[in-house]
Amino acid sequence: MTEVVRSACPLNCPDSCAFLVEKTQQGLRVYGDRENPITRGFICAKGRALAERVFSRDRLRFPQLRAGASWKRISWDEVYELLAREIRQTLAETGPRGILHHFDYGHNGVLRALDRRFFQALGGATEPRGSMCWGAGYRAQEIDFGAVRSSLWQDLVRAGLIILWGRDPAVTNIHLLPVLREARRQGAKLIVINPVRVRSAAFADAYFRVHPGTDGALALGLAHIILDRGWQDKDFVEAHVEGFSDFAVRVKDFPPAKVSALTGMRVEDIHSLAELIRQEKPVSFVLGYGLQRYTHGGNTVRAIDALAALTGNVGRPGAGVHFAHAYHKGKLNSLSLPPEDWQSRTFPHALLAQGLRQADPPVRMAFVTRSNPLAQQPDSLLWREAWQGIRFKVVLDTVMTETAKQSDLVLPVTTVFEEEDLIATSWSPFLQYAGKVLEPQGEAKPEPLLFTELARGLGLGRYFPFTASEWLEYVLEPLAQQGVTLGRLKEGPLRAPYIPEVAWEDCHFATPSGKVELFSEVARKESGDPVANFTGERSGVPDGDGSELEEETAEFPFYLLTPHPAAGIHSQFMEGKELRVYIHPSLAARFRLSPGDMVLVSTAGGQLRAPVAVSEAIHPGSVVIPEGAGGSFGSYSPRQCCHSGGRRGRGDGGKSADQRQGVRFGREHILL
Ligand SMILES: Nc1nc2c(c(=O)[nH]1)N[C@H]1C(S)=C(S)[C@@H](COP(=O)(O)OP(=O)(O)OC[C@H]3O[C@@H](n4cnc5c(=O)[nH]c(N)nc54)[C@H](O)[C@@H]3O)O[C@H]1N2
Ligand SMILES: Nc1nc2c(c(=O)[nH]1)N[C@H]1C(S)=C(S)[C@@H](COP(=O)(O)OP(=O)(O)OC[C@H]3O[C@@H](n4cnc5c(=O)[nH]c(N)nc54)[C@H](O)[C@@H]3O)O[C@H]1N2
Ligand SMILES: [Mo]
Repeated sequence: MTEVVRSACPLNCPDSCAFLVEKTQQGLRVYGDRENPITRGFICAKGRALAERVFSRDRLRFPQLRAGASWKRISWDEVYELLAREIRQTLAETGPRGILHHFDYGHNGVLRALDRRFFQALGGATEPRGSMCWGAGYRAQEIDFGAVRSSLWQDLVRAGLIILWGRDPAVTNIHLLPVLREARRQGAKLIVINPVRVRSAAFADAYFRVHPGTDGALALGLAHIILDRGWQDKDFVEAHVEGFSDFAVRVKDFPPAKVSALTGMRVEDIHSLAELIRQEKPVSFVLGYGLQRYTHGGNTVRAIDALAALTGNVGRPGAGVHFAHAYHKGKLNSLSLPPEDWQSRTFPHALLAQGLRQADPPVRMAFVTRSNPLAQQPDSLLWREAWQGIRFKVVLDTVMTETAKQSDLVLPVTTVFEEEDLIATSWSPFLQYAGKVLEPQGEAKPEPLLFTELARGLGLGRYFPFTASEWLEYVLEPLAQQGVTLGRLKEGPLRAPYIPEVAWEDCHFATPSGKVELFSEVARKESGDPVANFTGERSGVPDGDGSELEEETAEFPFYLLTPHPAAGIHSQFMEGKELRVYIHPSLAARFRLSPGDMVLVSTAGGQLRAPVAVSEAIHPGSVVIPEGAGGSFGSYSPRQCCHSGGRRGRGDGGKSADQRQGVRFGREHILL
């Protein structure tokens, strides 16, 4: 009989699928667990690609050291010797801050955090802070509610109205679709708000197109109508909302006509949406992350949180703001060393490249784990410049990424199927054990083992006393009393016992006042305004059908949107996928472009050339380049690369990352 091993998808996708894996003559067969209530027996192209990667030709199998323009294979003993020498030299020159550790969301395994433990054992390092993914909205929810929590996925079935606000689950969260279908069968209405007519709009009751970056104005405008008509939930506001009167003053500035001009939504549509929110209770606001990757992204999420609180759609079944959940925080034993034992230097993720250029002491050595910053981080050109200025650069990965190609030492790590780990994510409530299915390919090493051996070589072995299994047991220790043990997880996923069905059901919010804080001194300190606001400008975004396109007075008149790809995840599995620049037919007509024509897209950060594709789905004032294509195996030269150049999120609750939000666009001049 073929052996079936339980595993789980480690990719940073909300679904976190429960895998069953069989070893076959041809390779690995991975399929979704039918018994798992989220996975329901189906997985996506990314999960299948993950299995193919194990034996793929692209796979890194041996450590490689740069030798001029090419690479030289070296042994692990040589690797450890070389790294110990480089680390000691850097520590002597600059102290631990001379080492950059860049990490992101390449793998959701709990044991991945041992990388940070290693640098903490050195005394700290230079690190990114906040996140390009969800940082702005995360901070906003911490300010409003005191923590980031959402109700369980199946609670949506109890909603009267579900608003997919800047989220496209048909691409980024496909296991939400059966839940949405079920909710609609039980009578819920489904609304999509997005500048792009995304795939999920196909099965919605209504689709509302907004100008990019203007959702905050829409939320404040909806609150304006609701307060104007006295439709707010007075009991909820009285008992659980702090700062209501300040918020009421703020929304006076957002009457429907003004909000219509800002967002491009018709006045009557804004009214009918406000009415739906009143009539179809309970309302679940299901937020994506695209809407908060703008300079005022935190304020946008605060405005939506406020709209939910005002209408009593918080802490009740079928209601709530589903942004993400951070329930695991503090519930599992942490792999970090005590904070008093180390001190890192941090830069906001969005500004890391600038930070590196100005860093004092300078960064001499860099480690990259579970990330591909040269493809994924903003300011691609600046990143390359900063990267090239670092003396010794080490990348740990399974394939030769864009970042790895421009490094000095590339170390092969195992895939999820070649080691064991525990997978916990920010949407699925399950804790899942991912077992080892097969031996590592070539000389690839599990990352926890790599850091353990490296620590021992540096005389820091006392910080890494455990095997992977022992670490997992340690992490799970606090849950043993509730029956969650490694042994039981090996039999199948378990719902984390601290994750409730309905978020904030007791209405004891984790804020200083214990209420939902629409007025916050912390927000004033971090963003200059204690109450959610919208300060964005229209910046040349045309209305509706594009017939009112303005004169190109602004240097960069269009918005660049980079939604996540269906075929892969960020730069992963996107090798060979062709880059396409999607535009609305009105823009194509204006520039006399046909599908396939080459265009040049420029931002203040860089430019790229690619063939154009034309679609009615695209907002006429935007240019859409799905994330990932041409990423890790990119064929364009650095000078042509503007990946993420046009959109910025805030790396943390602090300052705006960047004011440049636009792109310039036009027919490829060389071909004219
Ligand atoms: N297939 C696949 N699935 C994934 C991923 C992947 O790369 N591929 N990535 C995973 C990760 S790490 C994440 S963070 C999630 C993200 O999941 P989502 O939040 O669903 O997707 P994003 O691509 O981050 O956000 C882009 C969405 O926001 C919309 N958008 C952009 N600007 C605005 C705006 O101003 N207003 C509004 N209302 N909408 C706007 C875009 O059109 C797009 O639908 O997906 C996860 N799932
Ligand atoms: N323009 C633009 N940029 C974006 C976004 C966007 O929407 N638009 N989205 C942002 C978002 S939401 C996110 S989450 C980030 C994601 O940014 P990244 O996390 O940098 O993206 P990935 O391309 O997934 O790169 C992860 C790398 O980790 C590797 N990896 C996988 N497992 C392991 C492991 O166990 N150990 C090690 N060492 N490596 C491993 C993978 O092979 C891959 O090369 O990108 C952000 N950047
Ligand atoms: Mo993300």
